[in-house]
Amino acid sequence: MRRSAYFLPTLKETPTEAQIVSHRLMLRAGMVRQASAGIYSWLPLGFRVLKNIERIVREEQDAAGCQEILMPTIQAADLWKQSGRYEDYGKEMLRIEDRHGREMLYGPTNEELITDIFRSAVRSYRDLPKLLYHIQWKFRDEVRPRFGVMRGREFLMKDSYSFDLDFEGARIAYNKMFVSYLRTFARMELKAIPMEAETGPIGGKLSHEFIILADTGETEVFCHGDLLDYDVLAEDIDYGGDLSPVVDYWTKYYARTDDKHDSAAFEAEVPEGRRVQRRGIEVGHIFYFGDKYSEPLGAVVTTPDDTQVAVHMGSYGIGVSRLVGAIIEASHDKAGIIWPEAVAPFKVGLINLKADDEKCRGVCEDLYGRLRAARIEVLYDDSDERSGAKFAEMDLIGLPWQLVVGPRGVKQGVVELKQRRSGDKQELSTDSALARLTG
Ligand code: 5CA
Repeated sequence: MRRSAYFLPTLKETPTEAQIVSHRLMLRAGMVRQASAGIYSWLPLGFRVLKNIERIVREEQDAAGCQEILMPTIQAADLWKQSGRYEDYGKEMLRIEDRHGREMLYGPTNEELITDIFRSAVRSYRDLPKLLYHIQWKFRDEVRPRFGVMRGREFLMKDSYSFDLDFEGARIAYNKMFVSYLRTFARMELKAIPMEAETGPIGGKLSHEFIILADTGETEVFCHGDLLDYDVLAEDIDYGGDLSPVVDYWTKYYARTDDKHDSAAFEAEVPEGRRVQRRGIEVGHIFYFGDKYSEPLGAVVTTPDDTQVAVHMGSYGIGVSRLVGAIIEASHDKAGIIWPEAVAPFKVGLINLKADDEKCRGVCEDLYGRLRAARIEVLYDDSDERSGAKFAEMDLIGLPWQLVVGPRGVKQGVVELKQRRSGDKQELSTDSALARLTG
């Protein structure tokens, strides 16, 4: 993509309405624009990141054997009346009336709708287990939408739902999601720690929040330091096998948010040097709630001995749009965002320091063509801005690599390759620079 053609409305000034760094940087980097309180439009740079996050989430859900569907954003109120949540959800639910006076709502979550889909299609234990997910916009009329996309009113969530005959089956599904969440966040270079959690309006008995550590997090968290050292991706996972050893490892250490924290237990269970007390951001939340929805909605199956039971269910959420902000909270510096490669909007920023110089242009066009031919995503700053402004913008938008072409280097046959995270710079021939980026 050529910078001169790209819709990238970056801001020089720091927006005053933004209280936290990710919100400020997302506005300054032209990633999103507020449409109304807690509701955002995603501009090209931000949309690329959102799609990359969604792709990783999808790949890991598919790998765990979860099947993708798509449910609507607008739901009928009837099902929610059957489950009893129509009243419980209160003002957080956006209620809509259609032209026939029917009560509708913008879904804050989908337990009722998925249970309705399931009950209409499944009758027998032979059709179990089932694991389904979708990635869809949700609406919660939060009292205080704030922190940009981190606590929005409209936000993108991945939500999965499991259906099993009994608790043992549900536990297997829960473990699959538990492990796939560890992998999902690790692929985004986040250290997400599962913590025992309250179940809130979703309900249920067993629940974990996945929390990443960041100073600006809304929650205070306490955990054992060993959890931070574990390399999740080093292990091969067989989703058809027994995942309880992995889950047991993660749940044997103390890890709790402030609402479940018990300082006596923390001090007794964690040696002094290993006590971690930080702030965190919840990026995922998983629940086992048994028959909380299947019972009132009549999602029953026949068992092998021909009786009928309500299926055991769980639901499993990931805040896809929240992750964009959460990753920035975990990975930035004074100059701007530092994208992990797996979610970066482009891998490389190619900077031409002298756009009106024929030789510089020639080298840049050649590099641009070769990077594209190698399917490396590249943003090519071909504009005639000052070099200081170009460097500042590239640092702000945080692409992992910067390839800088200037008249002095071109004379010597070299370009400069800078790694955004470390700031390390190297002068290389164009061929070696390309080999680094494509290798
Ligand atoms: N039905 C369950 C799981 S599918 C559920 O709704 N869980 S939740 O309420 O915990 O939400 C799942 C994830 O969505 C949270 O972990 C969080 O990352 C994200 N999320 C929740 N509320 C918001 C919000 N207002 N803005 C952005 N992301 C949110």
